[in-house]
Amino acid sequence: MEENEKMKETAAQAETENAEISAQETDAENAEVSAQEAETGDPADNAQEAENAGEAGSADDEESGDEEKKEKKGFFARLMEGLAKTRDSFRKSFNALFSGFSQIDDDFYDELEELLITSDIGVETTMKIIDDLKEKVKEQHIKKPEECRQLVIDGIKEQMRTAPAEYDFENEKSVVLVIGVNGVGKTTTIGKLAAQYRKRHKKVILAAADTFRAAAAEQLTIWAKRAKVDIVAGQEGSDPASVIYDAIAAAKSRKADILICDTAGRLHNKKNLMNELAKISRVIDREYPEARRENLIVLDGTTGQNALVQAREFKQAADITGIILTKLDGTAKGGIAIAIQSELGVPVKYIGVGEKIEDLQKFDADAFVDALFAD
Ligand SMILES: Nc1nc2c(ncn2[C@@H]2O[C@H](COP(=O)(O)OP(=O)(O)OP(=O)(O)O)[C@@H](O)[C@H]2O)c(=O)[nH]1
Ligand SMILES: [Mg+2]
Repeated sequence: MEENEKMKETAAQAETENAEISAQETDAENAEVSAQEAETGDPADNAQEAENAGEAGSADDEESGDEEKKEKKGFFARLMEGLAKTRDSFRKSFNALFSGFSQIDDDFYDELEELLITSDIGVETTMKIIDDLKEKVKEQHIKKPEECRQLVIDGIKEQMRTAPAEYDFENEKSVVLVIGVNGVGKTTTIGKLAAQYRKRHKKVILAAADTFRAAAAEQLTIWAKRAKVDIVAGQEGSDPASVIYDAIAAAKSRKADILICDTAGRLHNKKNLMNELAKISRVIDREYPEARRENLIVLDGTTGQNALVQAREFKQAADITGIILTKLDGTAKGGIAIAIQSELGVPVKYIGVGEKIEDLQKFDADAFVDALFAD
């Protein structure tokens, strides 16, 4: 019965959506024209991008090996810099712990437990790390706290092991739906992602399906210009699902590799907004079944435990395939990445470490933990 109702609803929607297409197409075209006209924030950005794109194009194999090494070094340095606040707090408290105790006893474990929990690693993960550590200390007859420093680091890494994050969607024809609560960094992250894919010579199209906020399409348009990718937008107040419909048509006709869809911020408990998301999802399933689907939730790292709560709740409402954790540069609560990765069973795929176009990195759990403890 319920299923029937749903099907009727979908059929009715399909009709209205089809009726909307021609009107929407005009909107989309208008939006694209204005995208061309829109001022970009920083012309220097564009020049730099063009230069980078040129470099990537001309590199031969040997050079690209060097490039890769340079890239790796740059990656870790940027990670360390981006995590500066979390790093400071981690290293200070860990150094104090290891130098403050002369033997491993219950007080030491209590203090370690408190330290891990206050570092936003989460109660569940902390307990596992401590239990694991106690076993190893016993097995290896370790007596001095300093000797178990590396065991703690390894224990954290161990807890973060999940199925390896899947990036296949980046190399296939795909549609990436980006969701999350207000202000977490969805639009900014989409701009950064688009720039990265564009640099890898992918044809990217952005869908401005946040039709709720007046300036939302404009904001995404600026990012599209910076990243030098196409954008499809609708009018303010129009149905987000119909923008997605148009964007899929554009992706098909322009043979896009990756379509990235921006959505309005929403709380998981706002029923009509979650229904809207479900509708968007159905349109993608119906209109673009040949594209690989990626559903990314964006979480604001500065909100600590709250980010974990949001991810849990969204996970119940949508099929989340990956997490993007933003604003790690502005917080000492970066330990939340550890709790998220270990408690949710959904991989963190990217982290945001700043507001600029290049401030988005693929998440590597081992490198992340190393960066937290490195001198
Ligand atoms: N420091 C820092 N700021 C970030 C990062 N990612 C996003 N921001 C900032 O966070 C603010 C909100 O970003 P948006 O991209 O507009 O967030 P949103 O989720 O699209 O917001 P709504 O569309 O209103 O729900 C902006 O000021 C961004 O510059 C990051 O990794 N680091
Ligand atoms: Mg936005």
